[in-house]
Amino acid sequence: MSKKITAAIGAVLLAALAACGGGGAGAAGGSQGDGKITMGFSQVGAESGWRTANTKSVQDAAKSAGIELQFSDAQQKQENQLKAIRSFIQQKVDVIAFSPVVETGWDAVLLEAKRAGIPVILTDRAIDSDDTSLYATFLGSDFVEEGRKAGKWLVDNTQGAVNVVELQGTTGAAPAIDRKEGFEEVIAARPDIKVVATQSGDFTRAGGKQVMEAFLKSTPDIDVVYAHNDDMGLGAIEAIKAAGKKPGVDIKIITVDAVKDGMQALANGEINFIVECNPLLGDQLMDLAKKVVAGQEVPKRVVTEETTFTPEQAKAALPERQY
Ligand code: GYE
Repeated sequence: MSKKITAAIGAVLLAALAACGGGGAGAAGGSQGDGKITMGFSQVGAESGWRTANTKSVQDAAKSAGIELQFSDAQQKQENQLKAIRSFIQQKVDVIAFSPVVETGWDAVLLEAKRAGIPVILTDRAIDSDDTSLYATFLGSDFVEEGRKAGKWLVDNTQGAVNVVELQGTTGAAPAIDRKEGFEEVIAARPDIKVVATQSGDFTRAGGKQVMEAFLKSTPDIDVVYAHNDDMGLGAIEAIKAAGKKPGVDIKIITVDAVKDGMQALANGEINFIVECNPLLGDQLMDLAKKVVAGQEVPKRVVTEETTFTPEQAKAALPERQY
């Protein structure tokens, strides 16, 4: 057989494979048979300003991409996400996207999606699984790097002994695990920086306030709060004020996200430093979904670009801030 013919047969085979692997049930024009892509999207919940902005971004982007969105809010419970994903599989959606509330416990349900030929896109948060064939791609931030940026600011902007209390995100969630890890990695260079108390505030304002109230009672000499998101930092501000101390001055505060309320507190001097985490993932998600459903190749990992903010930078950025 000539090389040309072999290559031609190879190309046809590849195209056929791509067509099969691309989207199973829905690849040939949507589950409704109307050519429209249907996406089942399981959101974590509505726990923070970040989440609200992320939900809006996904909904707006679906609309402008002409993708029909089946949106389901899991209220921060894995069991609700498992139910939602199983119902998407039953409905034979073309693609499933979800932001896993915790890292582990997804293999079984994702195998069901795989067997049904429905591609899965992870967005915002990652899963912890050895089987990377269970999802097409993961779109979201590098949370370890975010933790490192928070740690670096602390190392660069303090001297001598520093007592840190940490408000962790949801237990078992990728951003909580990774933001802790990145932070610890960097502050290890300064043995005089100590994390004297650490607890989950579940990424909510109420959680951050409650845990901070307890820390203020149980832990003397708190110099710094490291909160895994703005909302918990804002809750901590309330607790610090109620205890008669000045947030940002008596106790310094570092947070992650850079949503409007956080940026406002930063501009006011009540927060000292914010590491940005971008929630506007909608357009990229819809682009990836279209490609995956069409059987096109996509990168296995798409990392979001992010920056950091000092109070001056927050003042400058606030007027243009979208979320
Ligand atoms: O930082 C926090 C939200 O997964 C990146 O979840 C997201 C985090 C975000 O509740 O505010």
